[in-house]
Amino acid sequence: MSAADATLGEMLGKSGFSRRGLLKFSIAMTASLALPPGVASAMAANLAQARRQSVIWLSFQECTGCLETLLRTSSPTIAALIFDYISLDYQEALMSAAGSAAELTLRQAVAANRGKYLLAIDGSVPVADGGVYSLTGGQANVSMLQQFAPDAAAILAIGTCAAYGGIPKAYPNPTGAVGVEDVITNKPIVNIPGCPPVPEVLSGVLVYFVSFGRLPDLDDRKRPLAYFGTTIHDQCYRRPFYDQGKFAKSFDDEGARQGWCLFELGCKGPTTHNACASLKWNDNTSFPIESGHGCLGCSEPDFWDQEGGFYTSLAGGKGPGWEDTGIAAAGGIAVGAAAAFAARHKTAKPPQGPQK
Ligand code: FSX
Repeated sequence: MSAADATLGEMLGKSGFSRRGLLKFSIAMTASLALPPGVASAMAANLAQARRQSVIWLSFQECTGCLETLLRTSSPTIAALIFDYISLDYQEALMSAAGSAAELTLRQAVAANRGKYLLAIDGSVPVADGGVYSLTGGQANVSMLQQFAPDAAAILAIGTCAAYGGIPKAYPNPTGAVGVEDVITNKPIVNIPGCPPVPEVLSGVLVYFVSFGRLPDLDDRKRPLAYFGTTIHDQCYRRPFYDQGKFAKSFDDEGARQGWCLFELGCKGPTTHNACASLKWNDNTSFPIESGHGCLGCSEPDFWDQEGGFYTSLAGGKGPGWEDTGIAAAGGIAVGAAAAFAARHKTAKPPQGPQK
């Protein structure tokens, strides 16, 4: 039996992976996906019967950080993702084929999985001047997206660039960079923002799709609710210091040494939706705030152009005493600062010059 014909259960069995092991894995994944515990047995049964999901991955205008992050995902490992759960049929940086052989691989993968493959996109889509600013094999990225999206079962927009345009879209956006959903409007799309995105979020979405044949529940920005339903601030271990009004005033003061809240140093945790504070990075080791730096808000649209830059407080850069402004009355930062932040984003004048 070829690998393509075998079920995942059969393949895992050959690798010495027991049914009990699959159930344990499913229990962990349902917890990660915020699904009821009872779903784990159904997930394990579905995974056992599933065949490898074809994924065709196209890289557009990006820095390859998103692929790097996937290569570091640990549950399941990239090896398991590629060999057990998905069939990564095309990914330029990981495949050995190049040139016309690579293009043939792409055409064959599409033909063999028409209507069934997941189209993974990382990087923004430059649309200015006919899309000439990013080409693969002489074809504009926007043209490739329009060519391969119709036959996909769904699209994964991986990283802030693919989701919202990201850094390439930063003012003055010379290439006309946009997100995938600005080009494709008639396909199921899941946005997995983050610059780069949290690898376990991608794993969770893939495992959910393989298990249930559809995308997980999404919010109004097409993000998986399980991972983007709360802000970094809501889950931050420094939150008790925020609630006590204890703020570091500089990166080297006594408050910083005590691990106090980084809000006044520009942390964007209160307005940033992502799973960094719960899943963390590098095998659950740490995340930026735990390393002593505020959140940059990299999983939100236009994060590079936020007025005031990375080191200005959401409360308007008022510094010590900002709490007297009333914005944070009764611990209402999530509402007050978010409103202030959103209001600043509505300013007609774009930020001038590069990010500080
Ligand atoms: Fe963008 Fe990803 Fe940031 Fe980089 O593919 S989300 S610049 S980590 O590489 O697209």
